[in-house]
Amino acid sequence: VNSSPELAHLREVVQQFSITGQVEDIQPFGSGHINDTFRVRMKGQGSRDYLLQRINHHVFKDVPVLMNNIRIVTDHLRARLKAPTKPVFLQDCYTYLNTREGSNYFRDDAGHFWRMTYFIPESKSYDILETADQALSGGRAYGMFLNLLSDLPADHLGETIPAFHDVCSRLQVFDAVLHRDACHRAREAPIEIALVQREAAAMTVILDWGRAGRIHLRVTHNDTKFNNILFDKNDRVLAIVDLDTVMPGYIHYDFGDAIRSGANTAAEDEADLAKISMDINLFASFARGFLEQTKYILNKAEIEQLAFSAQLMTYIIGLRFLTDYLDGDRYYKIRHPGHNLQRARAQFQLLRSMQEQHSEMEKIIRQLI
Ligand code: GN1
Ligand code: MG
Repeated sequence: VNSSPELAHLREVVQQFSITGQVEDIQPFGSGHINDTFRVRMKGQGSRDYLLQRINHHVFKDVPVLMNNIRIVTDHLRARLKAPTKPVFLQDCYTYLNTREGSNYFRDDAGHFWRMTYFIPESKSYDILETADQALSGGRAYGMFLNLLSDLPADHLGETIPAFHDVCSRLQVFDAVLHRDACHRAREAPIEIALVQREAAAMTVILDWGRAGRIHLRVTHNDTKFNNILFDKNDRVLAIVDLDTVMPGYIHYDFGDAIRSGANTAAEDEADLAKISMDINLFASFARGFLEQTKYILNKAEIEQLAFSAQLMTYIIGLRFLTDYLDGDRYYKIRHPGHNLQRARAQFQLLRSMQEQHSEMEKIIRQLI
């Protein structure tokens, strides 16, 4: 959709923020599906690098609301994590640099939105986990994040993407796109379309329980992909990143998406379905770390749906990939034709694996409470 920004323009954008020092070079960074991210290297020894991001404003239609959410959330974390426990991420990736006008983002003449934070050197993230310890640490990290935000009222934040994990509205969009079938692709995906329709009714339980007041809207991250956790070289957690979708949500969105991405034995878009399953040991370790941090803030009904939440999030992301495929690949960046269909197939394979292991997953959760 957007042409990639040129170096000269990137340099100009960086100059809008109040920084000292001279830029050495600027390179694309990371593997996000939505925003464009760059590492800004600075000249001279001991100078800190920056992370520059162009926010995708077709996806995040109200960038001022988004950046205001981030300000509220990072201020809250800063207040709750007073010295001497003050972790470094508050000083780097949670510090958004101000422009010369004092705003935490910059809008260029073409209408693109930019923001800049400090770069964390020598961090790594996992698309596929290697050890159960990584899952345990990741579970603690996301659990602690939610615990720290549990006393921030959800209605203080705006919705950066309305109805983001609302499965009913995702299904409505899917129905419309399927009906239109503008790219004549429905014939390529009969099995996937049938799966979406067959499972739809079972997927509304979280929304139903929310409406009935059994579970509560909290401040949640909503994009708890495992690779949004940064680790240091000794596998200690440095930070949770990607705060764009922090907004009101159910705890299940965060637990479920972390399991979807962290307990998968294969990549999110693995083409060989035989390689894809949910690793029950990774699930158990993540759940242990997560519940250590959250079991005292969750109610019975919330806990009761935790195991199922992994299915819900896997279904929703598969549904979104499939919808985007049918719609002509307008939302997610793709690397080859058919990529979104491949992603959807991989997610639905993972969903089947979770369904097979459901009673085991429920048992594990019960034992952790
Ligand atoms: C997108 O930005 P990134 O790549 O972490 C998407 C998530 C999906 C994910 C699937 C704003 O996340 O909802 O789970 O891709 N983010 C948005 O990989 O749509
Ligand atoms: Mg994201």
